Amino acid sequence: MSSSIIYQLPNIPWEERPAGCSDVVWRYSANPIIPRNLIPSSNSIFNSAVVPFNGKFAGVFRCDNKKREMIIHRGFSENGIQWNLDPEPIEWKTSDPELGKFEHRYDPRVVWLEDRYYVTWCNGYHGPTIGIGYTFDFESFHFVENAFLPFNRNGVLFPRKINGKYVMLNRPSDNGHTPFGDIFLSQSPDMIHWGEHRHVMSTQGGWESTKIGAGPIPIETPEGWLMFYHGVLTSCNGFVYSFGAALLDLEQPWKVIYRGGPYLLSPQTLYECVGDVPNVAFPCAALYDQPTGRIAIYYGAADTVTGLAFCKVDEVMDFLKNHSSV
Ligand code: BMA
Repeated sequence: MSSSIIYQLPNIPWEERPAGCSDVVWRYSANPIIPRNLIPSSNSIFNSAVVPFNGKFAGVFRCDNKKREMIIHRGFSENGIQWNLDPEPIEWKTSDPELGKFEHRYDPRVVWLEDRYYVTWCNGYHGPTIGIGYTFDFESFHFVENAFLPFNRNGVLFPRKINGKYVMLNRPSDNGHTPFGDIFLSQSPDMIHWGEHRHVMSTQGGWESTKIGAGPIPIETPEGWLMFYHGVLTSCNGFVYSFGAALLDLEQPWKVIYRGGPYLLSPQTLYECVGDVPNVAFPCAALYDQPTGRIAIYYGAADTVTGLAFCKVDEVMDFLKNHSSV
């Protein structure tokens, strides 16, 4: 059963598919929307997450600084396209000094869940794990806990409890530039204790042959949870990050109903192919307007800048049904 939540966002950023383009997902013509140097300290701004906020938009942004430390900052936007970022990093409030030792913070996701915005990110605590925090107002930010022991990346919460539990997609890994990785799902009664782990899906050939990881917060549809995810191919010249989609069961979201065989977007433009890490398209957020079916996907490009892409939910569903590898 799908919930009765209506995901309405009439002011979603949007641009129609360009004439002559038949791709299911198309890029915004003015990409990248966030340049690498939007704030004075930044080396690069990418792999970032945005949400509707007070009739406008807010977000949490990965800003690697000029010391090449990986840090997250908050930002605000009137239209979801032009962004103002706080030049100061987010300060996470915690009463436990042990938890305040952040080695690094990167690849955030943000979700409105019940009464607040939860933020998850890859948090350095003796190796990468998933940090969980929340904010009510994007003014003060509170750290909750590390969800797992190291090593884990790509922690992505569902936007509501399922069967009375919080649910998070995640990707167990190692301490290096992980050459493997499947998507798993973990459940929690309280956002602190995570267990009842389930396998969701493994790598398969081609564009997703080396590792995969959940991207934006899954989108609820009557037929299942729409999950965009990145997949990595190891070429003779290094990793190539593309993204595709799958549909997960509404009640048992570790069950994959459809999985798109081809990718939906792969690094092909200059700003995706050239940067600090070439050939990366890494989605961390999607906005959704259910009445029109419009989806706006935010993705990091070449670990350097942030891009925006668009699609329509019905077309993605048709794509999944017609090209499913399940
Ligand atoms: C992954 C993460 C991402 C990054 C990608 C490509 O392991 O570190 O933040 O975009 O590698 O470098």
